[in-house]
Amino acid sequence: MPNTNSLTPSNTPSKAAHIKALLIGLFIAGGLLFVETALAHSAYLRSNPGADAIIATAPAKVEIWFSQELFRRKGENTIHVSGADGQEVSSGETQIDDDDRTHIWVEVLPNLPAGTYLVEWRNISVEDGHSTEGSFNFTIDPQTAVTSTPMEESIGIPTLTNTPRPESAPQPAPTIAPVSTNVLV
Ligand SMILES: [Cu+2]
Repeated sequence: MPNTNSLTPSNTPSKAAHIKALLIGLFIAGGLLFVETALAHSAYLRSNPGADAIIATAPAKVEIWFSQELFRRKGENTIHVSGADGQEVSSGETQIDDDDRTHIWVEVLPNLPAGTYLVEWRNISVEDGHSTEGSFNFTIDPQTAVTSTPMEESIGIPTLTNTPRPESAPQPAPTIAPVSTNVLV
């Protein structure tokens, strides 16, 4: 965009047309964003341990709930848990809850030591067939005051950081900035 602007530095009518086109473009982009949000794939809703949770005792498994039911296909719905050294600590295959297909879990090695763990997940939605992936951390700290993990009570806003929405939402902002500087010139 800055390149196109510098090509027509003195042509005022073309500049106005440019700004109009940009604004229309932004409108269309906004519409597409809305559609994208409506589809949303099967986004992370919550987990146990929660995203960014600090828990006192090692969990037996890591489980995640998503916004849409998952399509049962081998290898497509996975949770991978690893320690700070990158070593995998999840064991066995990720399971789908037959009674609630928005819910999957994987067992982890017993008595995980204190430390921060990375949970990487991937799924495929039965509703729109789309794959989504994301990740979050949790920390085992025997010194923490929290003795259990209330699933929604994780630090930060994991629901937002793991959905596709925030990645696409901030995009219009940088596009708007050059437009307004052009108007002032
Ligand atoms: Cu989708």
